[in-house]
Amino acid sequence: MNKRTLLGALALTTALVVPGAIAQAIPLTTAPAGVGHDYEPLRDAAERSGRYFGFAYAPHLAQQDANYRAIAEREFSMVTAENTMKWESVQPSEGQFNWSGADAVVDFAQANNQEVYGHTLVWHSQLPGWASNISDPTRLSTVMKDHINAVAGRYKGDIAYWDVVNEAFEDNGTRRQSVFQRVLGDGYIEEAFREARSADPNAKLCINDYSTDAINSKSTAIYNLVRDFKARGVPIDCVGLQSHLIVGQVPSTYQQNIQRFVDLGVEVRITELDIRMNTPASQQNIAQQAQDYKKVFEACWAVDGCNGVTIWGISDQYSWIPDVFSGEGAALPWNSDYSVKPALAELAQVMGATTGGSTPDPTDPPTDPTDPPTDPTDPPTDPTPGACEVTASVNSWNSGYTATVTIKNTSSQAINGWELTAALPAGHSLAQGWNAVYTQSGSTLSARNVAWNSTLAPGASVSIGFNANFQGSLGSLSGFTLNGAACN
Ligand code: 9MR
Repeated sequence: MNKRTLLGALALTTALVVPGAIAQAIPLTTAPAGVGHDYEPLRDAAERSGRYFGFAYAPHLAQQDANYRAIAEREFSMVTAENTMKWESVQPSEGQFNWSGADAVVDFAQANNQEVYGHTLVWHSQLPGWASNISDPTRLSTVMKDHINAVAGRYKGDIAYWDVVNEAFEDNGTRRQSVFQRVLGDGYIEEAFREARSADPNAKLCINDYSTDAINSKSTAIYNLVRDFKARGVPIDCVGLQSHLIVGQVPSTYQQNIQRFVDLGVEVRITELDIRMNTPASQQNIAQQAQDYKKVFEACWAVDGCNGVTIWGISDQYSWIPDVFSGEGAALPWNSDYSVKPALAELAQVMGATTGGSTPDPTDPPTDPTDPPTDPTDPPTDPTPGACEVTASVNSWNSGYTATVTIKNTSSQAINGWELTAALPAGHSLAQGWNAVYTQSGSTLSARNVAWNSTLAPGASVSIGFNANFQGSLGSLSGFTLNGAACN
């Protein structure tokens, strides 16, 4: 039994309670499907090749956003705490531990049969002042080891991987002058890894950093450290490449870099993937980003020993990027409205994900696709011609596109159950869609409501979307009808 189990009752009574957090939660039963594609759960595809698909998790978002929660539960097999296992979160004052956020991550992962990637034990950032101001080496060494013991000890047995030391190097390959480096000298990394091994002997221990995706001075510094640790028997099991990338700039040496670490006898993990661009995003960048995601997943999947990819969030809505890089964003596979970017189809294909019809909200009752698009007790209300308005936007790449379609009820009556049809240009074929049940017959595309969006009140809109492949010219979507009546 680990310390967490032993202390569980105590943790419950000391947990930080966010006022109103439960009351504000959106009931899952009324949540939209939000999954945004019709692939099998991506974790299942990743697992078939012995890898995981992970994400950075923020527990408060699962409380407030049902779409976030549905995707978090369905798609991923590895969970990294985006912030709640960091030093300032778990030990904000010396000897005063707050486990609520970290426990929430472990509990969520266990409830969903996911593994946990612990992030992070020793890092210069998000380190509270009481620790970053220590100047006495003996005291700092004790404080660092106590912290590692407390955190890794509490979650002993619950954590698959620990980022033991994060971001210890500068881009030129020298040591970052963090408090640990300045006060303890070069040996602190080894000391931290040894302490982590004794605190949780079964967790795999990683060193993690950014801008180490290419073969360059920084990644070579880590390479040399790992080689030295391996030669001297210092415990180290994995190297994390954060991979906060810029569109169009996946390094040409990415796979080679992964391979050289694996050749040293450690695993490699892509720990914090996102691929940012200037916003608003251009269609060209969105298409390039899809190719970039593909390259990253292909590089990992090509190397035995690259054991998985974690993306740093789910949707652009909560990404850290616009806060740090002003005017940039659109870095994740899910858009802010949970429609998917072309990147998702690319990474799903590299993983070998199979498609299986529309993805249901796990909490929705199953819908029979042969049912008419109506509430059985309520026949469709035919809108009068011209009583609907359809707008569509398209992000295209060389052989496909993502269409986002908004349907507005401009009549004064509610629409209960709807079927939208549109004419596709010749040579277009539907690949996958979301927020509706799609079929294609010849050049006619049909999208029927799913359970949660069957009713359109007067003035209300619903947004749906689909991916299609095409040959020849892109052309345009036309001839929209809703329940048989033409739309504006
Ligand atoms: O995504 C995290 C963001 O919410 C925090 O404000 C930020 C604080 O430094 O940390 C972000 O996550 C970082 C991760 O812990 C380490 N690598 C870089 C990540 C992005 O900044």
